[in-house]
Parts: sequence; C-alpha cells; structure tokens
Amino acid sequence: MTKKLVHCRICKGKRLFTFLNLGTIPLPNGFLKLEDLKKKENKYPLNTAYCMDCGLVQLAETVNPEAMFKNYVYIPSSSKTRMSNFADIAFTIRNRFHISTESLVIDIGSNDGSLLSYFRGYGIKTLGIDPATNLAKIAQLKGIETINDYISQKLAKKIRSAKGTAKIITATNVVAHIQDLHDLFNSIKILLSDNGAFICEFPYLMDLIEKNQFDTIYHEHLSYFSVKPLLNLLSQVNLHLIDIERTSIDGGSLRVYIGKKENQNNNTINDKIKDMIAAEEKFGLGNLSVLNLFAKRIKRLRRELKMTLQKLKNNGKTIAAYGAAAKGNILLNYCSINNTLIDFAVDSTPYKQGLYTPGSHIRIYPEVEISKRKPDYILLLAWNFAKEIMDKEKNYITQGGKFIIPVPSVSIVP
Ligand code: DWN
Repeated sequence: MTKKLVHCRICKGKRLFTFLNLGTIPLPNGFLKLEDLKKKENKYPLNTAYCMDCGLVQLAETVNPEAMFKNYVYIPSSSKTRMSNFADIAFTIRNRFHISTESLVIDIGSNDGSLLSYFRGYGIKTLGIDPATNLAKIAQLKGIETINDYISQKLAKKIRSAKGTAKIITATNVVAHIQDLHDLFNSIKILLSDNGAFICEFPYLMDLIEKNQFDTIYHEHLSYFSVKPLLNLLSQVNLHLIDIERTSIDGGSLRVYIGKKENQNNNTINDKIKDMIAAEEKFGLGNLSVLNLFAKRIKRLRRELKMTLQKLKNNGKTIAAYGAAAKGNILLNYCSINNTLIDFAVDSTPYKQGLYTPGSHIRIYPEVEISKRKPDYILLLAWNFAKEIMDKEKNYITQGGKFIIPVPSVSIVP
C-alpha cells in the first residue's frame, strides 16, 4: 500500500538518514462515518528522513495520492486567518507584478477556488487545477473554472495550447504534497510566461524543528523544505528565485517567488538567500544531532501531553478538542489520545461535522457545541489558528474555560 523511498526526491542521493518515526497512523483526513467505526482502519507508516547529500527532509514511505486527494474534506474557507492570507497573496501579486485583467492566473491545488476568488474579485482571468472531484465541483459552482486533475507536463501542454501561458501561477501548501518535484517544476516552465512568476507557499522546516511542529509531518506532506535544497531543485530545472519571504501562516512558512529569468535586482536577493542559508546553518539544520534532539523533544512532548490529559480526566474534568485538523489527527494518534480522554471535537468545516476522527474515533460537532456543553478544557488541535479561535471563544474563557496548547510545549491558558 505504501512505496518506499529509494532515493532523495530532489538530488537522487541515497544517503537517507531516518530521524523520526511517528509509527503507523491512519490517513490524517480519513474521517469516519458512524458505520465505519467497527471496521478495520488502514494505517500507514510515518518515517521522516533527511537527505545527507542535499538536505531535503522527506517522508520515507509514500501513500498513493488517489487514496488521499480524490475526495478531500479540507477547505481553506474554514479559517478567516487563512482567507486573509489568500487576500494578502492576491493583493501583493497584483501590485508587484502589475497584473492586468487580460493576464491569466493559474492556481495549482486550487481546492474550492478560495484563493482564485480574490483574483476574480480584481477582474483577472483565472484557472484552477485540483484532483479532488468534490472540491473542483464546488469551485465550478462558484464560477471558478477548474480542471479536475493532477498537474503534469501533459496537462500543462494541453492548457497552454488552449489558453496560452499564465502570467502568474500559485500553489499554496501544494509543493510539499507532490511526489515528482521535477515534473511539477517542468510543468510550471511550460505554463509560465517568460516574464511571469510562480508563487508558492509551504511550511518552513526551520520553524517546524524549532517549534516542535511534529504534527505537520504526515502522509500528505512528502517534502519539508529549507532554502538550500529548494535552490538545488530550482537550478536543476533552470528556474530562478525572484524573492523569498518568511510568513507567519501555519506556524511559519516560506513564500517563494520563482521566475524563468534571473532577477534584475540580483544583489538584494542574493544577500537575502545568503542570510537565510547562514541562519539555517547556524541553527544546525544540516546537523544530525539537531534532528535527533528534535525527535527526543517530540517523544517527551508526547509523554507530557498524555499525562496532562490523563490527570485532568482522573480528576473528573471534561475535555473537548478544537479543530479536527489533519495535523490534529496525527497528534492524537501519535500520542495515543482517543475518545476515552476527549469527550468530543468541534470543527467549523461542514464536511467534517457528524464524522469521527481517524484512529481516535472522537465525534465532530459544529463549534456551537462548546457553548452548549462547556467543557472544562479544550485541547487546541488547530494551534496555528490559536488567536482566531481564542478570540472567537472569548465567552468560554471568561466563564473559566481553559485551552491546552500542545506545541511548541504543552501549556494551559489562560
Ligand atoms: O497542507 C495542508 C493544510 C494547508 O491544510 C493539508 N495537507 C491539509 C490541511 O491541514 P490541516 O487540516 O491541519 O489544516 P488547518 O487549516 O490547520 O486546519 C484547521 C482546522 O480547524 C480546520 O478543520 C478548520 C478548523 N477550524 C475551526 O474549526 N474553527 C479553524 C478555525 C480557524 C476555526 O475558527
């Protein structure tokens, strides 16, 4: 059911050092119906490897994408923070690259068309590409033209002959999901106009390690990028970095601007890259002991979280989980936390409500269940949206409710 990684997906190096084993875990978006609870769930290994040649951190085993992406429950519009990040991306790109209404913007992994809807708001021509049939349909219903497929060079050629090249191509939280990175970037080269830009955003490995965000490591995310391996990949496909920024979304991400030509303003970008690589080296990203220490911290965090919840439960406290996030399901399964410790979960995504979390079998309700049942504690699984969620649940907090935040270390607030 899984394919073992034989060489690094960027440099083909075979010196792969496995440093974190999260065990075998069900797919993080594999939510269950009531009638599925008695059936045996498929579980897949989650081993993380570091390429000692180019520095890419990647999953050591991969699951068939069809099992993960054909019918997808995650939608970005379930979070205001994510939607305002999309608004920011569209606004920044429109101004920086002087996009006219004649330009074409293509979004790879366009989900329900959320990001493209901001470009549409500016009157810009858009096209989405997404493998999830259910989400492509939703986007179409919103009037966002969407091709229900995976990006590939074959598809890129087809689009180019039908619509011409794109001035802008975006991919937010998509590059890490793609098995064949060379094919992805070669597809971008086919689709992108000579003066266009490919803008992608994905979680940054340095934030992941520094802030113990182990739960963002899961079957859907095949690569965990830092600057050095990214540059290696770009030079292999003859694409250039126009700019690179650190953003705060999802606990710390990289927003990367890529083009066909070298940047005119070479010195500024070169200095930026040099500084970022120096910071990565200073942090010790290429250092095996740093990776081993990270793995040790994660094991400690697992013990602490389980103990905290167990103590509360033994004292008769009720505990809910907030945000049935994919990462939350990794955290629950890795820490062996299930419906014996957590009474119920809430999530704003309509497609998740009424279902049960994979492996841990916790029933998911709409968010209003918090004010109905007033649990003593809430385990915040969507910790990347802590501010948004805690602002929303002000009343719960004023009435004495408490949040347990699992990463970077277990803390109870207020
Ligand atoms: O890359 C990926 C990211 C972008 O999205 C994936 N492969 C799949 C998914 O990961 P995730 O499920 O961990 O993403 P989020 O966006 O961190 O999930 C947050 C969850 O919390 C969503 O299910 C929505 C929910 N939520 C909520 O119930 N109330 C979120 C907010 C902000 C809220 O107020």
